[in-house]
This record gives sequence, structure tokens and C-alpha cells, in this order.
Amino acid sequence: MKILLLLVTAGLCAAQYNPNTKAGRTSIVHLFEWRWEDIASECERYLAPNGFGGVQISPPNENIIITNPSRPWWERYQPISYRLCTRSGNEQEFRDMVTRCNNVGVYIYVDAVINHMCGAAGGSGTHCTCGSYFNTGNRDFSAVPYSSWDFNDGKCKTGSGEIEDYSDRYQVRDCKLVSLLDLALEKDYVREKIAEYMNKLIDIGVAGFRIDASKHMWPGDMKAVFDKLHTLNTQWFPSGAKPFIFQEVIDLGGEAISASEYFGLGRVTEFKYGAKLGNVIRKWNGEKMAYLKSWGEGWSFMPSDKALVFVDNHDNQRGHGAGGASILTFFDARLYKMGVGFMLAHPYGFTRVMSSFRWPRYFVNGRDVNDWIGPPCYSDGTTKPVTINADTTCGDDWVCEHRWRQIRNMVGFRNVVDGQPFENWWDNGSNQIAFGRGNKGFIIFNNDDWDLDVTLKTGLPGGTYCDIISGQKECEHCTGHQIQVDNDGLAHFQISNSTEDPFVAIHIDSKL
Ligand code: AAO
Repeated sequence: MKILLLLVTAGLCAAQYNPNTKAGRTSIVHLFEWRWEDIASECERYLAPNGFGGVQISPPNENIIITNPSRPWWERYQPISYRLCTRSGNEQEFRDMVTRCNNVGVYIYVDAVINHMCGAAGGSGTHCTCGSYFNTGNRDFSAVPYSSWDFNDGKCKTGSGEIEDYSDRYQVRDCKLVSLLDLALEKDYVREKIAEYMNKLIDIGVAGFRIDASKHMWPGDMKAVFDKLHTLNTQWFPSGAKPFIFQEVIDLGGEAISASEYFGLGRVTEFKYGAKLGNVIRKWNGEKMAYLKSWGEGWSFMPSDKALVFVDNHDNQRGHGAGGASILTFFDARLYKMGVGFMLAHPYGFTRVMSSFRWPRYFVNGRDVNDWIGPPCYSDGTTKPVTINADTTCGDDWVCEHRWRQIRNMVGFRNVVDGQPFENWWDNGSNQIAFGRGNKGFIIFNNDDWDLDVTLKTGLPGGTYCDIISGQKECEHCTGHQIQVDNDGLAHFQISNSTEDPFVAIHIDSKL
């Protein structure tokens, strides 16, 4: 009894690291800039049947409307109030989405922008998504309400009032990030208002939060806010369950603030993951896939149980944030599929898949001058619905990476091998690698410039398996390559370096 009680308490305390996804669902997808109505349908028609655990949504709270440039995606990172209306939809549509997704076991994770309000030059008026009056001059955000007392203007010590030097932790947390009005989270009133917003979302039924710009808030202030949060809605979640928290902290090393300062509060985004994996798969800086044998903590990443990992995010896919050139995106589809495939097969971290919209990338002096372009929209600025083509891909410039067969099937792979050890590693000393996950799954890559032809121990029971990259098992039929595993678990693999997707993955549910 005592042990049981202890376990229960430990479970509750640790709950903010737990994504709260349904058992056997191990990844979430960021449906960047999608409308609530489309997300609700996607949960029902696609995400639930394909084993996705949840959706990270774009910020649901009222934001400023920017017209120069015209309706950039980043206007949503400039809050005006905590009212629930944006280009993605209104409060009723939001509630409908949460209910419909939760009912099919796909949970919603809100991008919470709580470090700041809009930019200092936002002006005054009602040019925002719910029409609430605001005035950046006197810091009046009437619909919260916040006033000049609620900002860090007096606390910041730089001449410009801006963050000027990331090696000074006080500046990073007390000054303005790219001119965004910095909230005084040390004030109980501000904490109350933020907690009220987050609690409203929790009560509606969301399962957790991405905490935007966490580096720019003091962990102690964030803790004070999180301590006020409700437990999750018991209509869908076990009683006492805490919201999942993952904090956006860009830590590539070499700055005053490190990701580890936030481990006490929840998981943290591991930005080294995508930056390094991009180098390896692109074979830059002398990197090769053989080195991935020690991937994870062995590459000085944060502990796996604290990490939220991704190949690219909405910032670095377009050069914002830590957007180094190595980052793999849908623009490099062949390499991208290998990167996401590797991430989903490897046990490190909790995984997030990116789902983007396409924009006309145009580089001038190494910078994409179209990095601001917002989601597909009509001439009045309304976001276009996500249309679905006959072949299940998306139309109207919605990329829907999560619907690419290779990525969707690897989300399934991760669910099947959940909890299984990383073993049966093989590499050729170069860019051909393979590894298994216990006796449940096996994956092999050929990123060299020559063919792969090898017989390997897979750890899998003998039988005929369907490769889930070139196809999949449909009824008892395989639409892709078949792989024979003998009774010793050995299988022969051949992967041409010029094939469309130079990797093969099999798991026990793909056994024919
Ligand atoms: C827009 C305009 C601004 C204007 C502002 C206000 O672009 O010109 O002043 O409005 O009117 C997004 C957009 C911003 C946009 C903003 C508000 O990305 O362009 O500003 O909405 O509309 C830092 C933060 C990180 C942040 C990232 C973008 O630490 O939290 O900048 N990400 C989140 C969101 C993001 C959003 C915001 C926060 C704001 O995901 O979408 O902004 O809500 C270093 C630091 C990082 C720092 C980067 C960029 O990174 O370490 O902490 O991120 O610089 O400033 C190497 C280094 C790496 C370094 C990197 C870049 O890789 O190793 O550490 O170079 O220098």
C-alpha cells in the first residue's frame, strides 16, 4: 500500500514531463497555422487512425494584425489579450476542436506566449484579431487588462531597452526580445492573469503547453505561474494529471543561460538535435552516420527524459531562431525523410513531427527574404482550409509532412517499438547504418554514394516483413519491398544509393 502511494505521488510530481498521450501513442505533430476546424477533422480522419498522440497548435490567443508585411505568420507571437480568437478560429471552434480531438484520443498542446505582449511599435487601436483596444505607448492592453505597471521597462538595464547581449542573463530575461513588450512575471497580478489564461485552456481540455521564449523568463517566475495551474479535465484525463510542459529554450552552448535551468519545470526543446542531425545527414563538417551509434546523451544532449526533439521547427525551417543552414526541411525531401525516419526510430527524447505550409523561398545574401510569409490565405487574409487530394496528400500549399507515407509509417514504428532497447547496431564505418529496437523493429539506412548489400542480425522473429518506407502492409498484402528474416533473426538487405528513399524499416506489425 505504502509503495503504491509513493508511486502515485511520484507519478503526480513527475507528470509535467509526461506528455499525457494515450498509451501506445508516442509522438505529436505541429500543425503550424492550421485552422481549428481543420485540426478537428484531421484528428478524426487521420491522426487517430494513424497513431499520432497529439497536436501542437499555433497560439490561440488574440494577436496584433500586421499589415506591413501582410499578415506574417509571426504576428501570432505578438499577443494583445488572452481572448481565444485568431486566424485559426474563434473560441467556439477552439472548444469544438479540443472536444473532437480528445474524443478520439489525440490531445492538444497549446503554444503559450506568456513572456511578452506585442512589439513596442504596435501603436494604438483595435487592429487585432478580436478587436480589443490596446495602446503600446502607455502599455494599455484593455482586454487583459495590463497597464504600464505590468511590464519590465524599469527593470531592464540596457540603453536600448532591448536584449543586446546573450551572455548577460539579466538582459535576456529583463529586457525586450526583438522589441516585444516584456511582461513583469515577478508580479503576482501578471502571474494570476497568465495562470487564468492557461487554466481556461486546461478546463476546456488541453493536455499541455509549449512555453514560448522560456529563455527570456526566470525559472522561478515560471514556477510560480505553473504552481497555480489546474490539473487536467477529468472528462478525458486521469484525476490529478498535470499539464505537460515543454519549454522553448534555444541552447546550442556558449550563452549565459542553459537549458538545464529549466529541467525542474518540465521538458525542454533540444535544439542541438536538429542542428547536428542535419550536419550528419548532409555529411557536412566530416560528419557521418556511423557516428550516430552514440546519438543522444553521448552527443552531449540533455537527458532523454527531459528532451522534446524535432528535426525542424517553425522558426529554424525558415532561418529564424537557431536556424542554421544544416537544418533539414521538406525542401530537401529525400534527406528530410531520412532525418525524420532516424528520429522516430531512435529512442532518445519525446518526438514532435513538423507539418508546414509552403512558401516561395528566396535567398538574398544567404537570407530568405520571404521568411515572413504567412499561411495560405485568401486576398482578405483569411486562412485557407487544408484541402485533401485524392492521393491523401494536402493541397493549396499545405505540405502535410505528417501525411507523407514514410513519416506517417515511422510514427507507427515508434509506437510499436516503444520501450524496447536500442540494439543490434551495425555500421560500415561510413554512412550505412542499421539498428533494432529489441525484437520489435529494425531500420537500415544507406546514405553513402554506393549500394548497400549486407546480411544483418535484426533481433526480429523469423518471417516475411513488409518494408514500411517503400510501402506498407495492407490486409495481408505488401505494397512495398518484402524482407525475409530467417529463424536466427538474420535478414539480407540491398539498398541502392540512387533509390528514392534509401532506407528500409520493418516491425512486428508489418509481418505478413
Ligand atoms: C517580429 C520581427 C521583429 C520585430 C518584432 C516586433 O521579425 O523584427 O522587432 O516582430 O515587432 C517570432 C519571429 C520574430 C518576430 C516575433 C514577433 O521569429 O521574427 O519578430 O515572432 O512577431 C530568440 C528567442 C526564441 C525565439 C527566437 C525567434 O530566444 O525564444 O528568438 N523563438 C520564439 C518563437 C518565435 C517567436 C518568438 C519566440 C517571440 O518560436 O517564432 O518569434 O514570441 C540566438 C539565441 C536564441 C535567439 C536567437 C535569435 O540563437 O540563442 O535564444 O532566439 O539568437 O535571436 C546560432 C547560435 C544560436 C543563435 C543563432 C541565431 O545558431 O548558436 O544560439 O545563431 O543568432
